[in-house]
Amino acid sequence: MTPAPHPQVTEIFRRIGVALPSTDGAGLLVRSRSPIDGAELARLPVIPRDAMASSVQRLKGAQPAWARLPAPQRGELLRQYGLLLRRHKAALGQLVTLETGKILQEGLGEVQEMIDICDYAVGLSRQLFGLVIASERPEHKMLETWHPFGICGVISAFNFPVAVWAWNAALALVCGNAVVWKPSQKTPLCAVAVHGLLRQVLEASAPPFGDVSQLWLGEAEEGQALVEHPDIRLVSATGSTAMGRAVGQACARQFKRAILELGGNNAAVVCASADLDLALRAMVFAAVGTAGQRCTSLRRAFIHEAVYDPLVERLKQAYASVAIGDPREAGTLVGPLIDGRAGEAMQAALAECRALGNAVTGGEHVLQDRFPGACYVRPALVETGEQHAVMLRETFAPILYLCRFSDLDEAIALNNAARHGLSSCIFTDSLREAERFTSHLGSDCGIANVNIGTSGAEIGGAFGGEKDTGGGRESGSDAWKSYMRRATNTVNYGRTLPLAQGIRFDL
Ligand code: UN1
Repeated sequence: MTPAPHPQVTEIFRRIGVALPSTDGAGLLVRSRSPIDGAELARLPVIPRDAMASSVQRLKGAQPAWARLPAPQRGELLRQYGLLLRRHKAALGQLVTLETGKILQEGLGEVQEMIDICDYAVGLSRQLFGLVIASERPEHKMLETWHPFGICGVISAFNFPVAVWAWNAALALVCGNAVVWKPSQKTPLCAVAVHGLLRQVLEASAPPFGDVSQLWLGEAEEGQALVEHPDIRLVSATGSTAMGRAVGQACARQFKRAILELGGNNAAVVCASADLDLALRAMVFAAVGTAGQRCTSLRRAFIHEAVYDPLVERLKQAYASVAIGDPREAGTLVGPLIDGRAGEAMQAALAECRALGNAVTGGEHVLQDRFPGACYVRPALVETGEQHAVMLRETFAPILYLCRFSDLDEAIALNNAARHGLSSCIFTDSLREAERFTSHLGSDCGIANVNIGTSGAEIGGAFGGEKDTGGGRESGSDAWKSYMRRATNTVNYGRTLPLAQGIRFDL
């Protein structure tokens, strides 16, 4: 007998009107645990192989009619989904908090990010436009047109269990694609909830389109099956660089399109002219928010020697007083790490730093009496004289490495020395420094900010980065083009057949 779900889970699913999948007769199960106290939240069925095959058949069956539906009508369904998310924002935010341990403000923020991308997709549904290009031939025109790509797969991570799927799914759907989602095995409940709401909207449409969106619960194996399935032509994967490398290689073997949003090792450069009050607040939010478990979390800070001592002193004060605790309680700023393994990785990184002679402030386990089954840590500051190997590794925990610099180009080089290339920022009141950092001579990251932190991007911009971050772009700007097939059409409206490049070929 599978134990009943946690009462809070039952209550949230009752409020949103989504049924939990039955485990009767199920084979393998995934267990959802709350990082808040380690309690089991629910057990959910892993998708069996035969169910994957029939799921792909449903996607294939639904895709052509979905692609034929005019884009603004697809957008209308996303508008309705956005309305449903607005109605259930509080309950969904609580579920995100319960299953990931992020503070309620951030849980709600994540649901808002879904709402924002739905709004964006509605507008986009009337803006999927191409180009008219000048032809070198008389009485010819060239066009660039965009068409649905096919079945898209989405693999998402535990730290943004709903928003990142929504970025991908909203765009892929509005572009006329069917979508299958393999969420993190650590956050299956969030997936069941938000996917269940989307299915309500799709099934209520006339004709019903429920089959265009499918959910596969499981672990790495199920993700691999998605990546390998020949009918799934695009895979958008968010997670570790190791996972992304495997996904990218598997996609390349089948010439599939891969959109990879992998890790980050994001840095801030704090110049002598910086507004230190602002820099402090921005850095603390970016470094300790989501307990340092965002791909955009601030992990490295290069601070000009003229302001290093006062800023580091203030960072230490902020780190000593930041409220760590139950993420459901108002006032908490730092919740638990996702699990004990994350805590061990953090301790291992700090031990290596100590062995190198670095000064470590914070980093200790806390609240073990109150939450023996969970992993709460005080965020850590590490003062280091040089950028060493530990610092160039992405440890998914709240560790901020601090280093002095004297010359901006040196700080830029330190920023760019990371293998990842996701996010970066500069704090300065100098136009020259800000422009240099955001120019091609500056940060090599996909995101380079001025006087704000590395995390908390809005959906309107393209999100992603280079190098070990994987090169994909999701969310705003023209990221939608990744979910469409580009066609170049040359049209001859004359009665002669001039050839391009001036070639003569007279029959
Ligand atoms: C992630 O951590 O995978 O910019 C996504 C941010 C969020 C998204 C993070 N809007 O921090």
